[in-house]
Amino acid sequence: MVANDSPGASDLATPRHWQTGRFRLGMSRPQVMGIVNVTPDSFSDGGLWRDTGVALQRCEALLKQGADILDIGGESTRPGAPAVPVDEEMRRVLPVVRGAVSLGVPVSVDTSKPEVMRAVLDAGADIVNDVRALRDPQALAVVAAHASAGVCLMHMPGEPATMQSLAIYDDVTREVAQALGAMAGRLRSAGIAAERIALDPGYGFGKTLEHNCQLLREQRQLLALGHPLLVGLSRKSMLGALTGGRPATERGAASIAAALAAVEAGASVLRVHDVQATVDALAVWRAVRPTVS
Ligand code: HH2
Repeated sequence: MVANDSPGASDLATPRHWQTGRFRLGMSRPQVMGIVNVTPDSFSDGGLWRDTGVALQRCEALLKQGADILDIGGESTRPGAPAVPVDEEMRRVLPVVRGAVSLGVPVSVDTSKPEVMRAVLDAGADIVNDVRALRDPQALAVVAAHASAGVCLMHMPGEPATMQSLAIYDDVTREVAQALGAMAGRLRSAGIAAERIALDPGYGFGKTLEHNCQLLREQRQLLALGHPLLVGLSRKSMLGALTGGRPATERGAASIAAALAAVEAGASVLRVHDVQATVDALAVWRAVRPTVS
Protein backbone atom coordinates (compact mmCIF):
# COMPACT_ATOMS: atom_id res chain seq x y z
CA MET A 1 0.00 0.00 0.00
CA VAL A 2 1.28 3.47 -0.76
CA ALA A 3 0.73 6.52 1.36
CA ASN A 4 -2.19 8.03 -0.52
CA ASP A 5 -4.37 4.97 -0.05
CA SER A 6 -5.54 6.33 3.32
CA PRO A 7 -4.21 3.37 5.30
CA GLY A 8 -6.01 2.36 8.48
CA ALA A 9 -4.37 2.45 11.87
CA SER A 10 -3.34 -1.21 11.76
CA ASP A 11 -1.31 -0.59 8.58
CA LEU A 12 0.69 2.10 10.34
CA ALA A 13 2.23 0.01 13.12
CA THR A 14 6.00 0.22 13.47
CA PRO A 15 7.62 -3.08 12.43
CA ARG A 16 8.84 -4.94 15.51
CA HIS A 17 12.36 -5.77 14.38
CA TRP A 18 15.12 -4.80 11.99
CA GLN A 19 17.48 -7.65 11.12
CA THR A 20 21.00 -6.23 10.99
CA GLY A 21 23.82 -8.76 10.65
CA ARG A 22 24.68 -9.98 14.16
CA PHE A 23 21.74 -8.16 15.76
CA ARG A 24 17.98 -8.36 15.60
CA LEU A 25 17.12 -4.84 16.71
CA GLY A 26 13.86 -4.28 18.57
CA MET A 27 12.04 -1.31 17.10
CA SER A 28 9.59 -0.66 19.93
CA ARG A 29 12.00 1.87 21.49
CA PRO A 30 13.57 4.54 19.22
CA GLN A 31 17.17 3.63 18.43
CA VAL A 32 19.92 6.23 18.31
CA MET A 33 22.45 5.89 15.49
CA GLY A 34 25.60 7.90 16.25
CA ILE A 35 27.40 9.41 13.25
CA VAL A 36 31.15 8.94 12.84
CA ASN A 37 32.30 10.81 9.74
CA VAL A 38 35.85 9.77 8.85
CA THR A 39 36.07 12.51 6.26
CA PRO A 40 37.87 15.83 5.82
CA ASP A 41 34.79 17.61 4.48
CA SER A 42 31.46 16.50 6.02
CA PHE A 43 29.04 19.40 6.24
CA SER A 44 29.05 19.81 10.02
CA ASP A 45 32.01 17.87 11.44
CA GLY A 46 34.43 17.40 8.54
CA GLY A 47 38.00 16.70 9.66
CA LEU A 48 37.19 16.13 13.35
CA TRP A 49 37.37 12.33 13.39
CA ARG A 50 39.41 11.44 10.31
CA ASP A 51 42.31 9.85 12.18
CA THR A 52 41.55 6.17 12.91
CA GLY A 53 42.47 6.36 16.60
CA VAL A 54 40.40 9.50 17.12
CA ALA A 55 37.48 7.97 15.22
CA LEU A 56 37.56 4.91 17.47
CA GLN A 57 37.63 7.12 20.56
CA ARG A 58 34.62 8.88 19.09
CA CYS A 59 32.85 5.50 18.65
CA GLU A 60 33.50 4.61 22.29
CA ALA A 61 32.36 8.05 23.48
CA LEU A 62 29.11 7.78 21.50
CA LEU A 63 28.42 4.35 23.02
CA LYS A 64 28.99 5.73 26.52
CA GLN A 65 26.48 8.47 25.69
CA GLY A 66 23.92 5.80 24.79
CA ALA A 67 24.20 5.24 21.04
CA ASP A 68 22.56 1.97 19.95
CA ILE A 69 24.16 1.87 16.50
CA LEU A 70 27.31 3.42 14.98
CA ASP A 71 27.25 4.77 11.42
CA ILE A 72 30.70 5.20 9.87
CA GLY A 73 31.10 7.22 6.68
CA GLY A 74 34.12 7.94 4.49
CA GLU A 75 32.58 10.18 1.82
CA SER A 76 30.55 13.36 2.33
CA THR A 77 27.17 13.53 0.60
CA ARG A 78 26.96 17.32 0.69
CA PRO A 79 26.41 18.98 -2.70
CA GLY A 80 29.79 19.83 -4.21
CA ALA A 81 31.78 17.32 -2.17
CA PRO A 82 34.57 15.81 -4.29
CA ALA A 83 34.17 12.14 -5.27
CA VAL A 84 36.35 9.85 -3.17
CA PRO A 85 38.17 7.02 -5.00
CA VAL A 86 37.44 3.47 -3.80
CA ASP A 87 40.92 2.88 -2.35
CA GLU A 88 40.81 6.15 -0.38
CA GLU A 89 37.34 5.40 1.03
CA MET A 90 38.55 1.91 2.01
CA ARG A 91 41.61 3.43 3.70
CA ARG A 92 39.38 5.79 5.69
CA VAL A 93 36.65 3.43 6.85
CA LEU A 94 38.00 -0.13 7.04
CA PRO A 95 40.27 0.24 10.12
CA VAL A 96 37.51 2.10 11.96
CA VAL A 97 34.92 -0.52 11.01
CA ARG A 98 37.22 -3.32 12.21
CA GLY A 99 37.64 -1.59 15.57
CA ALA A 100 33.96 -0.67 15.88
CA VAL A 101 32.82 -4.24 15.16
CA SER A 102 34.70 -5.39 18.26
CA LEU A 103 32.69 -2.97 20.44
CA GLY A 104 29.66 -5.26 20.38
CA VAL A 105 27.06 -2.94 18.82
CA PRO A 106 25.56 -2.85 15.33
CA VAL A 107 27.96 -1.15 12.93
CA SER A 108 26.56 0.61 9.89
CA VAL A 109 28.62 1.94 7.01
CA ASP A 110 27.45 4.93 4.97
CA THR A 111 28.61 4.12 1.44
CA SER A 112 27.37 3.66 -2.12
CA LYS A 113 30.36 1.72 -3.44
CA PRO A 114 29.97 -2.04 -3.90
CA GLU A 115 33.67 -2.65 -3.26
CA VAL A 116 33.47 -0.84 0.08
CA MET A 117 30.24 -2.67 0.97
CA ARG A 118 31.87 -6.04 0.31
CA ALA A 119 34.98 -5.19 2.33
CA VAL A 120 33.09 -3.84 5.35
CA LEU A 121 30.61 -6.72 5.39
CA ASP A 122 33.56 -9.13 5.24
CA ALA A 123 35.03 -7.20 8.19
CA GLY A 124 31.84 -7.83 10.20
CA ALA A 125 29.77 -4.66 9.63
CA ASP A 126 26.05 -5.20 10.20
CA ILE A 127 24.33 -2.54 8.08
CA VAL A 128 24.83 -0.92 4.69
CA ASN A 129 23.46 2.64 4.73
CA ASP A 130 23.31 3.79 1.12
CA VAL A 131 21.99 7.26 0.29
CA ARG A 132 21.71 5.95 -3.30
CA ALA A 133 19.58 3.01 -2.16
CA LEU A 134 21.70 0.31 -3.87
CA ARG A 135 20.89 1.71 -7.32
CA ASP A 136 24.23 0.32 -8.55
CA PRO A 137 23.36 -3.30 -9.52
CA GLN A 138 26.67 -4.50 -8.10
CA ALA A 139 25.82 -2.93 -4.75
CA LEU A 140 22.51 -4.78 -4.79
CA ALA A 141 24.34 -8.02 -5.59
CA VAL A 142 26.80 -7.54 -2.71
CA VAL A 143 24.04 -7.00 -0.16
CA ALA A 144 21.88 -9.79 -1.61
CA ALA A 145 24.82 -12.20 -1.33
CA HIS A 146 25.08 -11.55 2.40
CA ALA A 147 22.76 -13.70 4.50
CA SER A 148 21.63 -11.20 7.11
CA ALA A 149 23.07 -7.68 6.75
CA GLY A 150 20.63 -4.86 7.32
CA VAL A 151 20.24 -2.17 4.70
CA CYS A 152 18.92 1.38 4.78
CA LEU A 153 17.46 2.68 1.53
CA MET A 154 17.29 6.48 1.35
CA HIS A 155 15.24 8.59 -1.03
CA MET A 156 17.33 10.96 -3.13
CA PRO A 157 16.48 12.05 -6.67
CA GLY A 158 19.64 12.14 -8.81
CA GLU A 159 23.01 12.77 -7.20
CA PRO A 160 24.09 15.23 -4.48
CA ALA A 161 25.32 17.60 -7.21
CA THR A 162 21.98 17.58 -9.08
CA MET A 163 19.37 16.71 -6.45
CA GLN A 164 18.15 20.22 -5.63
CA SER A 165 17.30 20.84 -9.31
CA LEU A 166 15.10 17.71 -9.07
CA ALA A 167 13.12 18.91 -6.05
CA ILE A 168 9.83 18.97 -7.97
CA TYR A 169 6.84 17.08 -6.59
CA ASP A 170 3.04 17.30 -6.86
CA ASP A 171 2.78 15.63 -3.46
CA VAL A 172 6.16 14.96 -1.89
CA THR A 173 4.96 12.40 0.68
CA ARG A 174 3.04 10.33 -1.85
CA GLU A 175 5.93 10.39 -4.34
CA VAL A 176 8.60 9.57 -1.75
CA ALA A 177 6.40 6.72 -0.49
CA GLN A 178 5.97 5.35 -4.00
CA ALA A 179 9.70 5.57 -4.70
CA LEU A 180 10.67 3.92 -1.39
CA GLY A 181 8.09 1.19 -1.96
CA ALA A 182 9.57 0.47 -5.39
CA MET A 183 13.10 0.38 -3.96
CA ALA A 184 12.12 -2.07 -1.23
CA GLY A 185 10.29 -4.21 -3.81
CA ARG A 186 13.44 -4.33 -5.98
CA LEU A 187 15.45 -5.61 -3.01
CA ARG A 188 12.85 -8.22 -2.10
CA SER A 189 12.85 -9.43 -5.73
CA ALA A 190 16.61 -9.86 -5.40
CA GLY A 191 16.05 -12.18 -2.44
CA ILE A 192 16.68 -9.71 0.41
CA ALA A 193 14.26 -10.45 3.25
CA ALA A 194 11.88 -7.62 4.12
CA GLU A 195 13.00 -7.70 7.77
CA ARG A 196 16.49 -6.59 6.66
CA ILE A 197 15.25 -3.36 5.06
CA ALA A 198 14.80 0.07 6.67
CA LEU A 199 13.59 3.10 4.72
CA ASP A 200 14.66 6.74 4.95
CA PRO A 201 12.73 9.69 3.45
CA GLY A 202 16.03 11.50 2.80
CA TYR A 203 15.51 14.84 4.53
CA GLY A 204 17.49 17.54 2.74
CA PHE A 205 18.20 15.35 -0.27
CA GLY A 206 16.44 16.83 -3.32
CA LYS A 207 13.74 18.60 -1.30
CA THR A 208 12.95 22.23 -0.53
CA LEU A 209 12.29 23.47 3.00
CA GLU A 210 8.54 23.15 2.36
CA HIS A 211 8.97 19.59 1.07
CA ASN A 212 11.02 18.61 4.12
CA CYS A 213 8.45 20.09 6.51
CA GLN A 214 5.50 18.45 4.75
CA LEU A 215 7.31 15.11 4.66
CA LEU A 216 8.07 15.29 8.38
CA ARG A 217 4.47 16.26 9.20
CA GLU A 218 3.15 13.36 7.11
CA GLN A 219 5.99 10.91 7.73
CA ARG A 220 3.78 8.43 9.59
CA GLN A 221 2.15 7.54 6.26
CA LEU A 222 5.42 5.86 5.21
CA LEU A 223 4.85 3.18 7.84
CA ALA A 224 2.26 1.71 5.47
CA LEU A 225 5.23 0.36 3.49
CA GLY A 226 5.90 -2.07 6.35
CA HIS A 227 9.52 -1.20 7.12
CA PRO A 228 11.18 0.63 10.02
CA LEU A 229 11.86 4.31 9.31
CA LEU A 230 15.38 5.68 9.79
CA VAL A 231 15.70 9.45 9.63
CA GLY A 232 18.58 11.90 9.39
CA LEU A 233 17.56 15.40 10.40
CA SER A 234 20.54 16.19 12.61
CA ARG A 235 22.05 19.64 11.88
CA LYS A 236 20.48 19.67 8.39
CA SER A 237 20.22 22.98 6.53
CA MET A 238 16.41 22.98 6.84
CA LEU A 239 16.98 23.48 10.57
CA GLY A 240 19.30 26.38 9.84
CA ALA A 241 16.62 27.90 7.62
CA LEU A 242 13.99 27.51 10.36
CA THR A 243 16.19 29.14 13.02
CA GLY A 244 17.22 32.33 11.30
CA GLY A 245 20.29 30.95 9.59
CA ARG A 246 22.12 29.21 12.42
CA PRO A 247 25.34 27.50 11.26
CA ALA A 248 25.47 23.69 11.34
CA THR A 249 27.32 23.48 14.66
CA GLU A 250 24.65 25.62 16.38
CA ARG A 251 21.67 23.52 15.34
CA GLY A 252 21.68 21.26 18.40
CA ALA A 253 18.38 22.41 19.92
CA ALA A 254 16.71 22.45 16.51
CA SER A 255 18.00 18.91 15.88
CA ILE A 256 16.44 17.66 19.12
CA ALA A 257 13.09 19.22 18.26
CA ALA A 258 13.24 17.62 14.81
CA ALA A 259 14.25 14.23 16.24
CA LEU A 260 11.28 14.20 18.63
CA ALA A 261 8.93 15.27 15.84
CA ALA A 262 10.27 12.39 13.76
CA VAL A 263 9.75 9.85 16.56
CA GLU A 264 6.26 11.20 17.10
CA ALA A 265 5.71 10.62 13.38
CA GLY A 266 6.82 6.98 13.50
CA ALA A 267 10.63 7.02 13.14
CA SER A 268 12.39 4.03 14.72
CA VAL A 269 16.02 5.03 14.17
CA LEU A 270 17.45 8.54 14.59
CA ARG A 271 20.75 9.20 12.79
CA VAL A 272 22.37 11.96 14.87
CA HIS A 273 25.60 13.80 15.59
CA ASP A 274 24.66 14.79 19.17
CA VAL A 275 23.98 11.44 20.84
CA GLN A 276 23.90 12.48 24.49
CA ALA A 277 21.38 15.26 23.94
CA THR A 278 19.19 12.99 21.82
CA VAL A 279 19.27 10.18 24.39
CA ASP A 280 18.33 12.63 27.16
CA ALA A 281 15.49 14.09 25.10
CA LEU A 282 14.14 10.61 24.33
CA ALA A 283 14.26 9.65 28.02
CA VAL A 284 12.04 12.60 28.90
CA TRP A 285 9.79 12.04 25.90
CA ARG A 286 9.29 8.38 26.83
CA ALA A 287 8.54 9.21 30.46
CA VAL A 288 5.73 11.54 29.53
CA ARG A 289 4.37 9.40 26.71
CA PRO A 290 3.69 6.11 28.54
CA THR A 291 1.66 4.62 25.69
CA VAL A 292 4.75 4.53 23.46
CA SER A 293 7.58 2.43 24.93
N1 HH2 B 1 22.48 12.25 5.77
C1 HH2 B 1 23.79 12.40 5.57
C2 HH2 B 1 24.61 11.29 5.28
N2 HH2 B 1 24.10 10.06 5.26
N3 HH2 B 1 22.26 8.61 5.49
C3 HH2 B 1 20.95 8.42 5.72
N4 HH2 B 1 20.44 7.18 5.73
N5 HH2 B 1 20.11 9.48 5.97
C4 HH2 B 1 20.55 10.76 5.99
O1 HH2 B 1 19.73 11.70 6.19
C5 HH2 B 1 21.93 10.98 5.74
C6 HH2 B 1 22.77 9.85 5.50
C7 HH2 B 1 24.39 13.76 5.68
O2 HH2 B 1 24.91 13.96 7.00
P1 HH2 B 1 26.46 13.81 7.41
O3 HH2 B 1 26.90 12.39 7.29
O4 HH2 B 1 26.68 14.43 8.74
O5 HH2 B 1 27.20 14.72 6.37
P2 HH2 B 1 28.14 14.39 5.15
O6 HH2 B 1 27.35 13.61 4.15
O7 HH2 B 1 28.55 15.74 4.65
O8 HH2 B 1 29.29 13.56 5.65
